Amino acid sequence: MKRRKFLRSTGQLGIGLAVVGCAPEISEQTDQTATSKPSGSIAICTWGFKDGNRIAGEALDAGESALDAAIKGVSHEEENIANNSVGKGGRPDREGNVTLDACVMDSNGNAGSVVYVQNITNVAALARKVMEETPHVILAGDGAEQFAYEQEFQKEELLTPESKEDYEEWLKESEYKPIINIENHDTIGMLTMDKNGDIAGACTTSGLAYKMKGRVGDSPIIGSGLYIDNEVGGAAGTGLGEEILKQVGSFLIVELMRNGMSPQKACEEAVMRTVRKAESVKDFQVCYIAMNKAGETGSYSIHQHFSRMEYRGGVNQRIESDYHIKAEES
Ligand code: SD4
Repeated sequence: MKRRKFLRSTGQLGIGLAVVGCAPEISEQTDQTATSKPSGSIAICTWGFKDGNRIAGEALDAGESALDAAIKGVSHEEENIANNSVGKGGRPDREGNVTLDACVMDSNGNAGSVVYVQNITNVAALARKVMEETPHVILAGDGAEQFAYEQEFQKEELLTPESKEDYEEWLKESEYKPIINIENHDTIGMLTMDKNGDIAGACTTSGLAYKMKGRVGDSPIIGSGLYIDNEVGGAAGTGLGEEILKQVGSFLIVELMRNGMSPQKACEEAVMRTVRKAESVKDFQVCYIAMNKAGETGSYSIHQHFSRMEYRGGVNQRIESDYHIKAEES
């Protein structure tokens, strides 16, 4: 059902943390400021999600739109149960429920988001449905799940035996550490540029492992986990959502790019806002990726070990990100 039809039919006319990591598996490159010319189709994503990024890149090469490609790419990772921070197989909250958050933005400035969703694997695609089939931007919890079934998404058990086992292990101590340190995250934020030079993006996560019931991070919040302005570029965040939320980090990066900063410098400035404001950044990680309209890209984090995948010109590679706290090198 299209958005207008939905409006008519509903009458709404007015209106202890787990440690996971993505191993580098493709050719590596280190850069401070990637400034290649746009190849027409570019996909970048947080961390080492090489398959999802390649799938998105190949979809762009085949002429798919930026939004279609981004959703295709992140959906692959949502379905991959080996990822413990995204989609099916994600770590549960402290009550044992896997709850997912996601958002998308298209090249026309439209946005869709779902928060605290249970039993649905492809929440980025669901966020797209919210954007395209309802008059709203965000649907939460039971309402989002019910909407998913109306849109013919399947009910699935998201807690895999492996995640359940880890959760039961965590329960023994039940130590509540609501921070995301330098090792324990894998949210996928993806930015895509299609052959027309249009930019879109998606961000999807199971969030903080063993989080408080009801906790929602930055990932599904437009402007924090993801922001796209097709006139300027896009940005996505990963790391401790609470800190990204406080800076509205992805929106900040896009605005900095609008005012002339390169994607790399804008990511650095956004990270430094957190560094300057937080009492200490020793125990948590904040990371960003960005791409501008010229196809230039960048990434930066507080601590080392952040990387992005980048697909352009048919090549998918992992790029180690520069970072703030150099003392960790020793
Ligand atoms: C959150 N930012 O829920 C997410 C977690 C994350 O990689 O990025 N994990 O706070």
